[in-house]
Amino acid sequence: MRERTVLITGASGEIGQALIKSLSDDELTTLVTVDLKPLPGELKGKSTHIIGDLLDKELLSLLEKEYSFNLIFHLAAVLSTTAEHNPLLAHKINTCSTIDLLEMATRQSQNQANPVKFLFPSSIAVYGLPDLETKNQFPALKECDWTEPTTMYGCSKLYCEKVGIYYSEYYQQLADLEPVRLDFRALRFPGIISAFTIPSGGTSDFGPEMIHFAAQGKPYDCFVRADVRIPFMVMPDAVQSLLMLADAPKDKLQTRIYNVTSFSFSAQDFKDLAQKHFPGSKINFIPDPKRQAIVDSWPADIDDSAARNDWNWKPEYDAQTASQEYLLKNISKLYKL
Ligand code: AKB
Repeated sequence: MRERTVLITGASGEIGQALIKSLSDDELTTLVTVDLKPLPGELKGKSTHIIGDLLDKELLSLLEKEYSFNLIFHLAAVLSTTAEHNPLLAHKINTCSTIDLLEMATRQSQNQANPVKFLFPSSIAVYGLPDLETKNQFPALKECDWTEPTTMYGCSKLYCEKVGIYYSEYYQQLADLEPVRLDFRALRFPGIISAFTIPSGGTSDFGPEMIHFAAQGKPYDCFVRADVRIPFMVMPDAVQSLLMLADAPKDKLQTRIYNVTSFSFSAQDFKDLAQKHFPGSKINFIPDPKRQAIVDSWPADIDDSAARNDWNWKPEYDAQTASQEYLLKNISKLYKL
């Protein structure tokens, strides 16, 4: 018998694909996935996949009528670079769709008399450091530091964190009887690197793009300076952190918003790695001042001690093993090197 029903939005995106691979082997889970795009061939049949737009109210009411969700991973989002080209679209996808899903999850929590867990990927983009001097002065930010985003994407992620807390803690706070509320939990992700997919539309993309281009023997013009540094993690750790936070006992959580990270890399570190393993790689630094400014406003590192303390978070991969055991090995297989 199936014991839980899980919804993944943005399922055809990088994290979505990796999460489906992890969850689809669990026979006790009914997996429902939604995206504007179909799933890639190898994931077909691993979930009930609905192609549709989360802003379509009919789609949401169909989901609500057909399924009783226990767990929602709301991954659909317009990333930071794309969002700067179309802030209104980013607002609609990143915040309106989140509110609509929070409403649906609230109603389902009340109908089931049990809180629906709502897992939300937030980002280092919620941070905004005013200049490089301050970035150097505050090398590893805690959750409450410098939440002054300069991008539409960062603003929308920060807003969704706040409303997620609202729906979990204060929704209908003036009602006579305390309602059953949903259980919102968010992770602030660093740049994520997958060995199997290439990101698009983000501003942390320079790292994974550089490695994938080098592996394919394609030249890469990096849009940030060599010295720029931000935190990263590889996809298996990102998926693992989502699953761990979803499973963490509620009484262990001292907050609903957690930083998670693995290692901090500069653009030069990526170049060194690429050139060591793919000799002859042609990588130039041709910074785009505007995208550069976004990355400069993000922290060089984040402090994930709250996640480590509260739910035993620890990445499986550090910089060394992420490169050797996960990235280079799998990327070489992917491009048949
Ligand atoms: C982006 O670059 O927009 C994302 C992020 C850092 O959240 N990868």
